[in-house]
Amino acid sequence: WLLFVSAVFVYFSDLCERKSDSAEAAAALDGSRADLADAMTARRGERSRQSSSRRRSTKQEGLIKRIMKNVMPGNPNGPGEMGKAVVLSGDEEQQAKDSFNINQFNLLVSDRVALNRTLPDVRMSECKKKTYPALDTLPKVSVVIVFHNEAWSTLLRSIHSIINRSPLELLEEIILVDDKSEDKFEHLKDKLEKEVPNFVEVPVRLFRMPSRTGLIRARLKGAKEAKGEILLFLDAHIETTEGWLEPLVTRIAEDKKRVVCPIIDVISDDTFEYITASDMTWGGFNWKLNFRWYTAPNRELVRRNHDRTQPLQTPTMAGGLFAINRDYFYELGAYDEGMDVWGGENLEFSFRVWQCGGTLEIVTCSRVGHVFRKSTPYKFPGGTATVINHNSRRVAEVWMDEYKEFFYAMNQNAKSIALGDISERLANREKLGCKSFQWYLETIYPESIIPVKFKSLGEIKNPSTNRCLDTYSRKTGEPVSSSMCHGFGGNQAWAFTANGEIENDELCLDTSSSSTPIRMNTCHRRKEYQEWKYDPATKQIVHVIFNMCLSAAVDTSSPDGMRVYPCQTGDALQVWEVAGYKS
Ligand code: LR7
Ligand code: MN
Repeated sequence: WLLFVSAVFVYFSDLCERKSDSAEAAAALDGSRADLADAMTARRGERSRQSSSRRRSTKQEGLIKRIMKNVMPGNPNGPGEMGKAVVLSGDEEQQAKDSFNINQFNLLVSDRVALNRTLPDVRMSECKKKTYPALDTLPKVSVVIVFHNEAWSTLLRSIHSIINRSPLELLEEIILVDDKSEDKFEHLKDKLEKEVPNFVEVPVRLFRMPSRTGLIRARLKGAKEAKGEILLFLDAHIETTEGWLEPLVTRIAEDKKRVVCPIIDVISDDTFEYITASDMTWGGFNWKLNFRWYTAPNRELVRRNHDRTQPLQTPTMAGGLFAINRDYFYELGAYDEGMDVWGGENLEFSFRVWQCGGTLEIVTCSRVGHVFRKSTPYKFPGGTATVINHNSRRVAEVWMDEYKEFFYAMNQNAKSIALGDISERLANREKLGCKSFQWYLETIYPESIIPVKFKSLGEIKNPSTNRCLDTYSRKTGEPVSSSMCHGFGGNQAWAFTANGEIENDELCLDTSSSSTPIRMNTCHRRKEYQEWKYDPATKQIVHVIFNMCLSAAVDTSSPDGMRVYPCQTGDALQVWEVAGYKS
């Protein structure tokens, strides 16, 4: 029962969120406010540069106005303008709560914000000075947006922001793919067909999946219909900002093997405030194969000569917002059609790009906001855990070689979930002559939470108490514990790394004092107080700096006070069986 509850909790708490480092976000926000004056001046210059493309189409302007009028009069002081937070009154708060779970964001607020609201120009000031090749020399873009049960206001605001803030010369079309939204989302039926297509010079083409296929197959449908040289995938609740498109397109025009993402800023799910995210963040993943944001290492800044406006190479991407040359997309093998609903495809694509000779980057001069949600509003046919584990298994089995064991160590349940046929995906990897996962870890992602070299992966057991090291799902800074060995991995799965760490996911056993309990801290890879040595002969685990031995708790009823003690042969509490240890 407990296992089940914790498994479900994991998926909901591990949804891609970009709020962990609010201090960082606040600092970035301050920065962008500070050069707002600067921004305003720059905008005036840009207006004149852009006016030729804007003026081109009075028809387009008329149509945008019509759409605006349908929903919201254009009021410059209106709610949410310039990306500001919308504040509700007390009564409205309750109303907002009642409708929150329809989309897992504040629908009342979203509906109140104009579809064509203004946003600040959040780019770094150096980005605003950059110039790009003439628009008629650049390839055209097919934007692909898939959706299931999306709100009208977020979907339409996404489209408006694209139309209003892209040079129209670069837009081949906007392709919408309705992944069989439920009937109760009435606005996505006739209304969408009547009001959206053909309202601008840029064709907006709507396709309907005959049944719910999940976002991966819906995107494949969009890609198949696309005519532009570049495919640009977006979620259905985004807002682009000034100058977002040119740098993305230019990167691909220069080298078609570049797969490029904007910086994904945060649109608050509650207030719809536009909050800038750090440009020093890149994408990684943990043992559970959840996508995760981490601070990019200094070496990546050094590689770019400390120029933060240069594209940042990232080990993985979040998955929802990226552009790729269309031919290259198919050369690489498009998407894995065996993946359902949501999840996994982002890591799968990231691994594939790197292992098969492409590059994956975050173009820091391009910024797009996304409504980050804390949980998914829609159903996962077949069950959330089953679907996600199915997809993640396919990632692990096709791309991760021996390192797939880290995923299974965390998630033994996944092994019993159907994998489906992966022979075609393996053949594709073979055909493209892709490199190993070890190469990827060593070359692209040495900072990975999955250690490149490790001596064991499994439980660490004290036979005299029959208890195993256990994280108890605790967080960084908290003490490690032990509990009855259960053989299910997860909280009892530990890697003894070649670097001497004892590691569970991103936590490493760490003690800077021999008289206080051993804690789990974020692995820093500098050895120091996180370095341990296992002696297979004596079965002792020695803390290198203190030269003292890891000892099981004497009092098993409160097993948290585990410490290091002077090593003593024959002390049963200092004997550890490290499953599968290879010196
Ligand atoms: O069955 C489905 N059919 C769909 O068409 C399920 C979803 N969808 C649509 C959905 O309406 C939305 O437009 O697919 C799009 C993405 O779904 P979200 O918004 O529920 O996903 P997310 O933003 O929580 O998740 C991120 O990870 C996903 C893994 O499969 C996808 O790659 C999402 O595109 C991705 N979003 C981003 O990268 C934005 C930044 C979030 C982060 C980190
Ligand atoms: Mn999303």
